[in-house]
Amino acid sequence: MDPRYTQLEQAIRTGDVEAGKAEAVRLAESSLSPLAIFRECIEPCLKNIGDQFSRLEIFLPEMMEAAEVVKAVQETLRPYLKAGEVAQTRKGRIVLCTIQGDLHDIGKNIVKAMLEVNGFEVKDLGVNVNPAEAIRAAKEFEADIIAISALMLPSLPYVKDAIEMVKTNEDYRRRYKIMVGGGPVSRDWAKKVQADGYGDDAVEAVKQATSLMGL
Ligand code: B12
Repeated sequence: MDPRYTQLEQAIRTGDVEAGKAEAVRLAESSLSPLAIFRECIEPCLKNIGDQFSRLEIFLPEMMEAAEVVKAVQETLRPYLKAGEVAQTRKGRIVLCTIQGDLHDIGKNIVKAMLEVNGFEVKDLGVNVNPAEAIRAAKEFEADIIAISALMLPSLPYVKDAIEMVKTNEDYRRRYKIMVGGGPVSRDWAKKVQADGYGDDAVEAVKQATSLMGL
């Protein structure tokens, strides 16, 4: 990893929230964009932590501490994201959630921030959202797109349910496009369950949403 990120990585690994926030400010002030900080440091670092967790080299408390630091860094970087990058036009309305059974929201929140700065109006439904609730919210918000994040393999059936609910109802099918993403979701799987869009990161999420709006 780029040596500029050594201290941030160290803060995440040791669960040091204050050091993480201070480093985030230092990096942002040195004109690194929040997106670069996420892509080049935080995402690979979390991936690595997840792999260590799978190999039982670290345990849940360490993973939780790392997540705490990342959440604090996310908050700290928010103003830097808004500062230079806010789009002027409104491109479409999106309801976004993490699906039922899944409490992971770091990736969802990055996707949200990127969609917003690129001109989409986003209603964030939070985590552990059941498919019917996502569709009800889409109606209420008059959404164009339902965007679903899933990091847990056991939750994939709920993503499939949401897509089926939309695709088997003529009115919903006409009104809403569905896009999906998150660790266990692959492009092939998304295609197989007839999602309209798939993205493996937040930049791709914006590209997909833009294309689904026909822009
Ligand atoms: C941090 C973390 C946690 C934190 C979550 C904190 C939070 N508020 O989110 C805590 C410690 C709480 C946690 C808990 C658990 N976790 Co966890 N966790 C992780 C970890 C290390 C990182 C996830 C992350 O934030 N990544 C960084 C973000 C930026 O990446 P991302 O989410 O993939 O999002 C990007 C893309 O996927 C994409 N994207 C995401 N959503 C969407 C949506 C759309 C529409 C689009 C287009 C794109 C898109 O864009 C994002 C930005 O680039 C992963 C490891 C890993 N490899 O993912 C495990 C992992 C996801 N967790 C795992 C497990 C097992 C658990 C627990 C069950 C552990 C336990 N025994 O209790 C619980 C589950 C609780 C629950 N019911 O959800 C497993 C899941 C296995 C599986 N696939 O089923 C993983 C893979 C670890 C592992 N290797 O075993 N976890």
